[in-house]
Amino acid sequence: MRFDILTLFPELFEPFISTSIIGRAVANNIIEFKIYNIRDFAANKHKQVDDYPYGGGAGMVMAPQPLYDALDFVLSKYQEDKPKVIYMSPQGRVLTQAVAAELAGLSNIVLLCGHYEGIDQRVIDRYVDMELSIGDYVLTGGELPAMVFIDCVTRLLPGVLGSQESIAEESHTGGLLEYPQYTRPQDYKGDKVPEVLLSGNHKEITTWRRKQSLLNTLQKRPDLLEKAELSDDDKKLLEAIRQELMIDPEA
Ligand code: 21W
Repeated sequence: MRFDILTLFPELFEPFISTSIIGRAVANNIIEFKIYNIRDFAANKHKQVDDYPYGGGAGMVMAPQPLYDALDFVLSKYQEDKPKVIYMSPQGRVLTQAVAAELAGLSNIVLLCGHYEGIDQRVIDRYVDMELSIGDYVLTGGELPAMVFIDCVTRLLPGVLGSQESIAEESHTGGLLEYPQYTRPQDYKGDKVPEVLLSGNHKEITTWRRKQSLLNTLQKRPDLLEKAELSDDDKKLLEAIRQELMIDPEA
């Protein structure tokens, strides 16, 4: 997958694209980045990229000229297999795992990152295929959202995660939160690892983990239980948990 990123702050992306799993995906040619500084496309002698909003109001708006030219330049490099142009925007569709899975099927994505109070609407109307938000909170620009999106999509691409880090297991959780994890030592400053995990009884361990997942979800994200895929065994475990916690299902 190829990402063309348009930003006023290209330096923000350098450590991200060279580190850890993303860095490895680049080294293995699974993903590729081209990063463009929008300021390089400013035609005026001061390289100014923003201006006051027509109609008044606070803040500055990114002007159309550098963005039209930058997008024309990037898009002109594609003959077929046209990229999807995604504008990182607080007004966008909210990123979820399902949205990431859908977009992971694309081969070329242009990511437009705004800063200041946003970009001239004509850029959106002419070039943008999709607006994407990463959640309902206010940031200072689209760069961190772009990295969140890239991170989320990249780990879904074939060959990015090793078998140790596999995404197969998490897709089996059926929309529940995960179970608690432990590593050595068995006893750290008197804080102990649950006995069942040391037992070697894999059937018991699997049941314990599933029950912990259900308990975690019930206590931290009860909203997820509504949509979760629950087996008959899960429903029995959940009933047992409610008994133990003395939760009245009718309440
Ligand atoms: C913050 C841009 C506030 C615009 C009148 C009309 C990209 C983001 C961003 C930012 C405004 C994302 C205005 C979650 C985010 C982003 C910067 C408001 C003012 N006045 N996902 N418009 N949260 N944020 N514009 O903030 O660019 S994806």
